[in-house]
Amino acid sequence: MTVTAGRPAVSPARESVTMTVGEFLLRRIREAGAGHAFGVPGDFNLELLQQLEDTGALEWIGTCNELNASYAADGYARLNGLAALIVTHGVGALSAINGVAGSYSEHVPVICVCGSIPVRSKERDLGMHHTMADGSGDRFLRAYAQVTAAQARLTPHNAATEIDRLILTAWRDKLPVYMELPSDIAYLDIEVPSAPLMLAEPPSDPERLRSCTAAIAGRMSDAKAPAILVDLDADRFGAAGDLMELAEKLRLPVAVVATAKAVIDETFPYYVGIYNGKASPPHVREAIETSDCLLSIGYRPIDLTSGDFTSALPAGTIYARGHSVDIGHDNYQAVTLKEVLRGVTDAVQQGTNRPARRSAPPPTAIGDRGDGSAMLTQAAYWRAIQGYIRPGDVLIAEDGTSYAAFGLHLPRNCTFVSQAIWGSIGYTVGSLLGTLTAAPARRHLLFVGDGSFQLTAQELSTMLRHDYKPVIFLINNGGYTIERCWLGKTARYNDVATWAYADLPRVFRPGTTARSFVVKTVADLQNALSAPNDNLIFIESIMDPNDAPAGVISGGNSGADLDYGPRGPQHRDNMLLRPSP
Ligand SMILES: Cc1ncc(C[n+]2csc(CCOP(=O)(O)OP(=O)(O)O)c2C)c(N)n1
Ligand SMILES: [Mg+2]
Repeated sequence: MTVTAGRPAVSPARESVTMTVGEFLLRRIREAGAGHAFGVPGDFNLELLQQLEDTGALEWIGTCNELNASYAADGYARLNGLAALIVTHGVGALSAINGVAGSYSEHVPVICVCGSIPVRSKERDLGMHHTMADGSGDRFLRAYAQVTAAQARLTPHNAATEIDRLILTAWRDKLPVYMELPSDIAYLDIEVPSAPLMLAEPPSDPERLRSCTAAIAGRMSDAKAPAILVDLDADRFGAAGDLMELAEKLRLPVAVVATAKAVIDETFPYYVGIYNGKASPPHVREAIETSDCLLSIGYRPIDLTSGDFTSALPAGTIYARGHSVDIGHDNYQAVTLKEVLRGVTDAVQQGTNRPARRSAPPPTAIGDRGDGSAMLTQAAYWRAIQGYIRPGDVLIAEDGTSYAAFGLHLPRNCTFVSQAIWGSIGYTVGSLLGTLTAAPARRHLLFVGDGSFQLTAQELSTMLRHDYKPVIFLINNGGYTIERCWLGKTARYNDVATWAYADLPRVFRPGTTARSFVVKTVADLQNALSAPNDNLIFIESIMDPNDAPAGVISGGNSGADLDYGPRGPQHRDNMLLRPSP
């Protein structure tokens, strides 16, 4: 990687160079693999942005607000491995904190740099804007301590070590970190290491690794029906390929939970589907729950990965995580996931006594399109989208009826992005900006509802500004249909204002050549889907507020019982959208 920042005042004996704090920070972010930074300028970070511009260390992607920037950084990091977010003191940091908390929840390494009030003003007690004007200096650092793995306020003395500590923590733990860079130290010279940042996992403890791999390999080899259950850490720790190799060698079934959709290629012959407790397809449930040696990777049982707490993993399940493994009573520390999987795969014999698994069911054909002039339904919509997906697509699915995207069968090399655990609506619009920036050569498909889109819609303008060419599928059903499945089937609080969504590309970029469609019928949708992908495509599909995919309805109905209990309002007549009889 070329490092453009810094002066070549190398002192070989001490292997250090003199660089400004800001240039060193940008250089380290670049060395950690991020080529871009997302955010909004403010007086306390302008000096850093000037360094960014002068050195060309990173490409700046300015966003409409910091919340969207935090979502964009998250989406970027999911495809790129790590991301940078630059905000200003207080106002910017707190706008971004929801997205950074989401990155924590979903194990996404984002470096949040907050340009903060000058050290001078702290030391001299000068009241500053973007503060509570009460002399308190640590509020935002402390707020971020709740949502990041590590935090620091940089000083000229600690910058060289703290920058590395924080970036390495983010990278190793796959979690966000937060650093405050006071605006009057970015241009100060410090001594920093001349060597590039080493992004390396600390090697496993050799004895622990040997014992752990031997224990797993022994159990898997002896088992009659071993299986693997994959959660999102398999992706974050780069272990999907290792898992497929192990599954192939032992010829064993691999299931994922929803948070890890497409982490295992859905065309992989040993991939069986999405496990979700009682709500799993029967063959997936059987493969996981009757396994006599289940290897689970980073499994975090929450409502939506456990079929509302109906999951029943076998008693002897092995729990492997990024840096530790539990096998029965034994807890192995100082072992890294990839090394464990490598060791197990090397140790086991090629499986011969199990039949090759059938591959995932082939994508359903678009089939009978029925009456093209019929009003568009959710069922027809998702059938048509199934036929539209092609290998290598990046799919981003928002909370809402767009969750039906979890039911799509994906061809080879697709990436599926959702913020299913944190579930902050509007996430996907910002995230799409990030995924587009990280992988501009791929086709990106966003599935979003009108209600969610309204939270972060203006970031469409940034995509147009950068000539990105995603396909945006927006469902206009007049409000929060997924919430109607919980409560308030016809309530006004679940309605949203009517926007002319498909006109927005023109509003956000006058003279744009983006293609916009308003779709009301199946035939309209087919027409929109035939548009070439040489431009941004915006497809607004009008649908009935009471039309929702079966899984969204059942999830909402059982969610209401969990959320509101036996005395809740969901028991009154006609309060929620129920399955049609
Ligand atoms: C920041 C935030 N606020 C509120 C919610 C609650 N919420 C979850 S889904 C949803 C409605 C989504 O509606 P829409 O995007 O229109 O999807 P639809 O189900 O109508 O297709 C709301 C309000 C949330 N998850 N996140
Ligand atoms: Mg809606």
